[in-house]
Amino acid sequence: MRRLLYRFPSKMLLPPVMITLTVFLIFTCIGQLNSEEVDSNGYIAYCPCMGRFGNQADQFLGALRFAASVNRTLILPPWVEYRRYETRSVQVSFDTYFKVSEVAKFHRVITMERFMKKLAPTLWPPGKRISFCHSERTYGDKENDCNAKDGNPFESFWDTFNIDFDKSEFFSPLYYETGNAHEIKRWQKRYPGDEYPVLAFTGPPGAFPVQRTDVPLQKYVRWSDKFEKMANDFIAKNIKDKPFIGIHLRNGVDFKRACEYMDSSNNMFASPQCTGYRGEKGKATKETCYPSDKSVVKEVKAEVKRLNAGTVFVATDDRDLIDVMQKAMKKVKFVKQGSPASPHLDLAILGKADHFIGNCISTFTAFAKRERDTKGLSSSFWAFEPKQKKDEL
Ligand code: GFB
Repeated sequence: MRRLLYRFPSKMLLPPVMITLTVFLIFTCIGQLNSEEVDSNGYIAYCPCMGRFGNQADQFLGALRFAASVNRTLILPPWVEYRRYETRSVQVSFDTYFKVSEVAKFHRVITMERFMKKLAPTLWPPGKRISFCHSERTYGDKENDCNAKDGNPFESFWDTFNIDFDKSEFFSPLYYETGNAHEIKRWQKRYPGDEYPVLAFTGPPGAFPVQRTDVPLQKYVRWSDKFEKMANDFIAKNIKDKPFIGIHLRNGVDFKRACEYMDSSNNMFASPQCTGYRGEKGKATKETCYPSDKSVVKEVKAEVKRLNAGTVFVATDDRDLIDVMQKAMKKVKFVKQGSPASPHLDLAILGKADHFIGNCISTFTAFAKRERDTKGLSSSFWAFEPKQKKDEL
């Protein structure tokens, strides 16, 4: 009886206490999952409204640095893509291609989808949305305005999230000079987080091409599990003879035209990746920009021989040159994606090759090159002879 009395209360009381505790814990966890902590320092939003993927990726690194410098959370914008026969751009969530958790290792970030769903209704509701631009954007109809939604992809980008702007703010004479502590202080003083919870820029708050100091931020840009798996699966299925070389042939008509300007300016788009930011590593030429088929074959042949490579993976926006390369290298297997080739899958595969040859002027190449640098993998450029360092002469 004594034993019974002793046990009775604990048996009757413990379960309800435990149930209440468990329920409490479950609700707290769900609550935490649903609620989003507000960054009192504020947020940075922007439209990656300039160029295609390579350009956007260059500027993303600058924007990430800028957000970290002014100590605001970066709202990760979707990637802006252009589809044939579609008049408006298509927005693809940042995390389709890249892991948010890896970027977060460098600085506080939130995807635009999450921000708009969880925080915007209270922190940045309609009626309080200011667009930020350096000075008046004359493209649209309104005078003295950023005209943030005039033109493609400006309109479709903000429309994706049903964002309309109520006001414009010209931030001139400030600029995204992240290396200048005074300039950063000026940003913080002029736009405090409590008064301006979101600085929504009409374009990326980052330089083009990417600044030398921001190149290392590439290590926080890691492929999503989906793309990592797609690249590994492609290699397992199609690239059995290793080592393998990855090549990027940027030979579409748009690039051919752009390369015609190489005579007057040896610096174009991503060229600092081979020439150096002060031209200290060598000179880019028209041939570097648009190499002849003969140069391509010659260089691939040399690398195949050097590495004793069994396969060459070809990524291109136009001509793959596989016929001509195959004739010159009978034992080598040349592979590429089926059509239409996903640009991102091409990049993810190029990031894994044993050696990579790319186009120094192309920002698409630059993405692969930067990623490879973070892994210590070698790369070279078509028709580019690096200057020998003085101590090697
Ligand atoms: O990425 P992006 O700015 O690189 O633009 P560049 C080129 C686009 O062409 C890529 C496609 O985003 C892809 O959609 N593309 C290029 C490719 N190469 C490949 C490839 O190997 N595979 C696949 N699947 N797609 C410059 C721009 O492009 O072109 C300039 O930076 C200018 O703004 C110039 O428009 C003419 O830097 O190469």
